[in-house]
Amino acid sequence: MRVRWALEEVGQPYDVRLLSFKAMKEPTHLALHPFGQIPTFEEGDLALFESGAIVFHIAERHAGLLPDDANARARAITWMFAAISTVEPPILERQVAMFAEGDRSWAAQRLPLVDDRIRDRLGELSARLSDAEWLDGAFSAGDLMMVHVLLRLRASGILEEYPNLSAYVARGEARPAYKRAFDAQLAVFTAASTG
Ligand SMILES: N[C@@H](CCC(=O)N[C@@H](CS)C(=O)NCC(=O)O)C(=O)O
Repeated sequence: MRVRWALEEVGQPYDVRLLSFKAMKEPTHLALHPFGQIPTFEEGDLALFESGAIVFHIAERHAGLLPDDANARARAITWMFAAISTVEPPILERQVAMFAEGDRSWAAQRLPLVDDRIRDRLGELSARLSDAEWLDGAFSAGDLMMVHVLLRLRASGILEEYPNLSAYVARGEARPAYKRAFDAQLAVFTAASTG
């Protein structure tokens, strides 16, 4: 979704290649992604992995996701890193705690600790965002990454504890480019479940 959304924001056409979980771990895909994951991105003879690096590449090469002013650009890039290296880790930890470790005897004790670590980050982010529309001026790749990271909390109920962050995420989802990306992604799952 991050890569689709970025491509939709900058108006670049793209083709999607779907992979099975099995194919992700096979040599052809491991040549593109050393950790056997998705997404990967190919453009001419360039192959990239890591959603943050791919979104950054798209944002650098096409107008619309990074400001022209050098300092504002550096700050937008900083928010990209903040999203994936500071805000996302405890959110990912929650998913591991629930889905990979949910059957362990200590799972019920661990989850509240992880949730509190998420709340620490969201409280700080909420204070910084305050009543602004986006993190630093106009919408940027930093917002794209942050909104998508926060969307991982959709089912948790935690995001709703921070009304300005909920509204921020809703603003991201309301962007026409997000909607196009989401509809295209949804169509993949709809086709898979009805096909
Ligand atoms: N840090 C990576 C994370 C990639 C990732 O976790 N991908 C998931 C799908 S969203 C995946 O491929 N999971 C299968 C696996 O790890 O085996 C990125 O942002 O691209």
